[in-house]
Amino acid sequence: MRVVAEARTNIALVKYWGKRDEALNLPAVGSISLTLDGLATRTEVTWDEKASRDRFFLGDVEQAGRPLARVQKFLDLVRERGGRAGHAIVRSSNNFPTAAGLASSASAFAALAVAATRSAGLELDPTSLSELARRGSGSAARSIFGGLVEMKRGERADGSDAVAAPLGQWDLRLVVGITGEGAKATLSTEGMRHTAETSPYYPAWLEQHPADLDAARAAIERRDLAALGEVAERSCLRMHASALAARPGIIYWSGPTVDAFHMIRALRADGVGVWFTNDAGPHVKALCSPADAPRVERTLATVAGVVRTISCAPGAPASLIEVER
Ligand code: 2P0
Repeated sequence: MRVVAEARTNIALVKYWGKRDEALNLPAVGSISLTLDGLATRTEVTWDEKASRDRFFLGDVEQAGRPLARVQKFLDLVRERGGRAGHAIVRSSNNFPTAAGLASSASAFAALAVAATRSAGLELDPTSLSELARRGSGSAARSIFGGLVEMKRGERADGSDAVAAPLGQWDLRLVVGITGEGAKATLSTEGMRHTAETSPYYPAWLEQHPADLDAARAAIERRDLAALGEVAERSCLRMHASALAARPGIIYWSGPTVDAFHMIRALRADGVGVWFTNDAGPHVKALCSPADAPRVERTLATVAGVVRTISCAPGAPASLIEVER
């Protein structure tokens, strides 16, 4: 069976940073994110009982090495769940530049979870898909759902409660400022491990995190953008503070990243409801209302080093696009 699925990327407003179990990819903390419209991965999976190995194409380019190994490991999980015993051909494409370093593993593993299970003849509910997607990448568990999403840290050793769930729809905007295509940053997985092992601020990060999750959940319930924005900025800065204090410190920001933070705060001082967040790379994301998004986008574009802006509305859940027997 040939199946095509699509999933959108997401940006965390309350960050995930650190793992409680590396083998099962269990997060040390929960997280809250917004799935974004417009930044999507489309993935086609076809199982072939006669093939001798899995193959993975990104765009038109066949992948080898680490990207292929990650996909093969994920397909092993589908095979373990009783899906087809053969091998798969996976063809994936992003509608945004992969090299730009936007969170592509979230949309990639969410789309792969949906396409690979269905084409193997398995019918998983969204919660089970979220648990499976998490094994590929922690943030992918969130991209199974649309709009605002909460990923649970979970308590169980087997990870069955480390899954995401939707928190509802709220028409927000995240304006992404792409700050050039600089050198490849420390990968998230390595950055998290290094922070947990060497940063004296990592225990403090873990300790204060549940309060940020509570505050964000309450802000979302009240549809209080200022309260949500404040938590988002704080959670971003606290995550980076823990990484900066590692030995050696991890600096994900470039000059334009910091300039954009100041620009966003200046805009806020001017009365615009806008708050920044940033992930394991130099790009900046600004949270605001739909009405303020054009002004935020125009202002962000004036920061020297911001080469492109993309204004994203909340995106839909991961979904099947084509099923062909
Ligand atoms: C997040 N990040 O909550 C955080 C904030 C980056 C910074 O989730 O190791 O690629 O594959 O589970 O999901 C990026 O980390 O990490 C991420 P793995 P992932 O969005």
